[in-house]
Amino acid sequence: MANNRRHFIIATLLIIVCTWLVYEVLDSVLVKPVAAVAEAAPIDEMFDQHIWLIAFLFALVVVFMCYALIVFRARGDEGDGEHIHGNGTLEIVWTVVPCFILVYFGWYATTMLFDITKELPDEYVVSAEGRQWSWLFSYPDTGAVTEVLVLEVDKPVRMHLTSDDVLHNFWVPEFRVKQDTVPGKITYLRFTPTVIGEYRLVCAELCGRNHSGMEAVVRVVPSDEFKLWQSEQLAQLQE
Ligand SMILES: [Cu+2]
Repeated sequence: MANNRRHFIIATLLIIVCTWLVYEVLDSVLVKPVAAVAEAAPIDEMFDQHIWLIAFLFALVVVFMCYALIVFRARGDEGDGEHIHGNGTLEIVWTVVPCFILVYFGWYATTMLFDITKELPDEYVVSAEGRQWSWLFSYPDTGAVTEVLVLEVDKPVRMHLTSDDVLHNFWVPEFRVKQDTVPGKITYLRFTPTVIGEYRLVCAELCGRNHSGMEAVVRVVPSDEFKLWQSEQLAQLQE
């Protein structure tokens, strides 16, 4: 019995160390682009928690397997091992614990989804139309139509997404959120750009031959620059 406890304590310590190592490796390999919208922080936090869970599950399986292979290997004894019928407590634990983890992540993801998709006051509406294989943006407030998406920093945006032909997907990796564009239907995407800069919108739904080239520039600019750009667009429209 004392020996069993010793094995259990060693395996637990190895699992803790292995979890931490796997997490560190995954965290350094899976480098995320800069988080450029307010919604990115909770998404990154959830991503991080999933990486911890993945690292733990990996460690749990691999450590027990390797520990058993090495420590309990047959040392010249080719006979059958001791017969074990089962362990009720263990079976209850490995059923109930994953249930709680599942419910926790389900609750976590659902409440966060409601939170990051809720309507914000004073949303700026921009329509984006995907087509094989380019994007077109229209701004209902000015009537402007552009091939570059220009947005004001710190201003909540509501994108109205449509498609001219097949399924596409509006995705800016720095914004984390993404949404399909569906022919004959409007889909919505909300985010609040918080970092001034130039980003790349890519299509994230396989949509035909030039899918990989279906990109557009997204510029997040300061408020005064945005007002200037708007007045330039209006002036062009009146010409
Ligand atoms: Cu595509």
